[in-house]
Amino acid sequence: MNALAETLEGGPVNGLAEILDDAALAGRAVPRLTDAADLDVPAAYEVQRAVIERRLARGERVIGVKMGFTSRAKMVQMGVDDVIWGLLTDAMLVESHLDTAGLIHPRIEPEIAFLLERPVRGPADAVAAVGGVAVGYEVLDSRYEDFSFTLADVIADNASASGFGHGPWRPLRDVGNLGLVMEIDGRPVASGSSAAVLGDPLRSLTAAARLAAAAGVELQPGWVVLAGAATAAVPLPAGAHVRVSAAGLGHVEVTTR
Ligand code: OOG
Repeated sequence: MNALAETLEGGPVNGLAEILDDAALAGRAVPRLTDAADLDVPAAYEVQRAVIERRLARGERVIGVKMGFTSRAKMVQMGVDDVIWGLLTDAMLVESHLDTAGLIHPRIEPEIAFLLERPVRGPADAVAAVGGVAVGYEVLDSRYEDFSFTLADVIADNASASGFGHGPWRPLRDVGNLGLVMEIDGRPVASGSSAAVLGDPLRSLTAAARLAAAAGVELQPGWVVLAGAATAAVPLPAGAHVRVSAAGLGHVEVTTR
């Protein structure tokens, strides 16, 4: 940590978490933390955890995890090349409407989501713990100016997590090569195959279990695991109707205002 970070109130980790949490609450972007602080990946996960602690202190509950950069399309789009994870809270779950007014520069991307029905202590437990699979989407809203960040920055920012939704849960089936289409106001804006997610989204689930175990986190029954986008993310405007469908899994819709 450099001098700037050390002078932040409550120690560097809490100070950096406060910057990101305040940015999310105010809907205002901030410069990248790494422009001023010497942040490596382990320290970035500490900041992420402190960001989540602040949400929990406001009464939010953790209800799942999200994976990031599990597809080449996303790695190329964001210029980052390592798989990361973040936590999802109940306040991020979108039913059918999303108010974008408080967001900075939201983007949306199609996802495959898994529902856990058993605790997962490590990768070996992961697939057997799945109680359902669904088509989903994630709303990203990087707290950084211009959606620009290094790997450590985006980890600290809880992997840009802002919102997510999913369609009806279906029994687990082979999801290794499903066609995914995302439409905004009836026009296809992104399409791809679930195979883009580490070759099979189940691999992303296993990776989530590995990262969680390494961090001492047990994935809980009832939690959702977002496997990561299969395509690049697209800007999410206000007043839009978004529909994401996956072959055999139905669809999920969200309307923004
Ligand atoms: C970071 C989050 C990436 C994914 O699905 O790859 C992600 C970002 O692009 O802002 O969630």
